[in-house]
Amino acid sequence: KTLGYMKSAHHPKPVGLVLQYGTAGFRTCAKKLDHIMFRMGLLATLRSKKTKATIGVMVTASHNPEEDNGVKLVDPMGEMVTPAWEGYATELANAEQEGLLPTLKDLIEREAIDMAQEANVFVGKDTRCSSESLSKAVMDGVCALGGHYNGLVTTPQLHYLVCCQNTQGRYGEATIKGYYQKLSQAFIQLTKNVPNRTDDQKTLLVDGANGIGALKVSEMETYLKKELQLSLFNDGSSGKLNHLCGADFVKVQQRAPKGVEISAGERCCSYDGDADRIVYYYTDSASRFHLLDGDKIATLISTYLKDLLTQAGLDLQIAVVQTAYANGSSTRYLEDVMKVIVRCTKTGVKHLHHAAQEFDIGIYFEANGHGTVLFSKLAEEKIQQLARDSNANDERKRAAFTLHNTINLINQTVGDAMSDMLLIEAVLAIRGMTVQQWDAIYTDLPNRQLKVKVADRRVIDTTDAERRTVRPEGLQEAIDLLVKKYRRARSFVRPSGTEDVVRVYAEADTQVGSVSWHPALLLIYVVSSPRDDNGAFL
Ligand code: G16
Repeated sequence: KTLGYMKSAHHPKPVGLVLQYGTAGFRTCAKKLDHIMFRMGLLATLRSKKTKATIGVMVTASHNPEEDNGVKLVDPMGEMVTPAWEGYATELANAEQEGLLPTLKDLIEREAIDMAQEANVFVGKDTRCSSESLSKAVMDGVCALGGHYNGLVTTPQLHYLVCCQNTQGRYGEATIKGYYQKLSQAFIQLTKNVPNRTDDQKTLLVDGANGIGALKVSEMETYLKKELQLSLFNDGSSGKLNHLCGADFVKVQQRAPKGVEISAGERCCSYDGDADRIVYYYTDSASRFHLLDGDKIATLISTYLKDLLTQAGLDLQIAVVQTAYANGSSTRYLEDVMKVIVRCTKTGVKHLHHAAQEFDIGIYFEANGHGTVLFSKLAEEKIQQLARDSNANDERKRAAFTLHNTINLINQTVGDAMSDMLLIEAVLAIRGMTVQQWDAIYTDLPNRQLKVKVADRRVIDTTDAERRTVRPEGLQEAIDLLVKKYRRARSFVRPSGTEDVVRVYAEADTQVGSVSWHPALLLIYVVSSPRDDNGAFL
């Protein structure tokens, strides 16, 4: 207790600074985070004692600029920490220096934590300059109370390691090598019988966003035994993290990243700063840029899995989970053509993950490329049973084996750029599809996403999975008035949970005469308009 208190003096909290556990943990300018890291080290250790399991702490600000940093906690099965503990995280983060011990004591009592219980915490960090010292601050917090692991890993690798550790290796070997082996073996199994894969089909351009993903994907390449050949750019050797590159840049700007020459029809993908998101793209013969985002990925994977279930004769329910950012065309295609259940949740993989767990097979993807597939225990058992069933015919058994290898290829703990990339490459190979054919499954509605700086983004309150605003008064009515002027139009605003901005999204069935721009531009005006103290428009 005394040790912890003394150490906290080395990580003092700036008086009055208030931060919130947001969409993906705490995230702000790296300079403001030292005390937060120390305290999250303490909290993770308490969580470990409480759950009697290994807990993960990831130091990263993912898609944010290099100057920012952040921290998120990973629960025993590799999932995001529960909402109640997000609340504790916020309480602990905001306690003034003299209030830290009483807050800790209160938490220990409320959760009836046995302080004699051993604790184990895995700490991961990305390649940001600030991550080194900030992860040490986490370790200081951990050391005040328990054991540790440290290293440079992508966010999804940390989730994987935590899950493997807590399932005593049933999910996989709890090492980075084990991660590479599990994924690459599954990929090789899936693609080895695909006839006549050409060099072009085996080659992929990868934008590493100048981050941790670049380092890790080159480590994995040797395990793929040339079944997939990666041409890596923005590998961190010169450029700046996420600057004019990476999945967020490509998705929001709808253009290719800096640092690469793309020939017509060539398949490319971009990771984000901690490699938990991925988007694909290509340019056509007229040099037009085509983006294949999280919605297109979800559609490709759903089509593939649905066909496999039909071949296997397995009656399992598939659902796709999206957010308000999902392109209207993707939702229509999934519901009307593919006839799969579609759910919409608030932004943040923790919400999508939760919703996907309700189905036999839950495919969740945010449009920004963050997502994965979850298989229920029942679904996995039925697939295993069929693969072992000597009475089943060859077609059914083959489909069951393919499903089994597909499960091994997927990181079910969280969205994972490397695992998603291998899955997409395997699906394209198995189905003999080009990137253009994949793109042609449906046509996106033209859309724009913008960030707006406002004095206090918290004045905006939303409902209906963030598709409508309830505060400030009059904002939703203003949006409705604009939207109803355009066909198939949809628009919303929401405060970001990772950056100090308000996000504005608009889509409509045409961009002709910049029509689809109008809602977005006018919304910026609406959001930035002066308001009185109650938030009403002046
Ligand atoms: C995080 C979350 C994502 C979310 C994104 C943007 O991604 O994990 O689920 O879509 O932030 O959130 P917001 O719009 O609230 O800022 P990442 O890749 O930055 O960790």
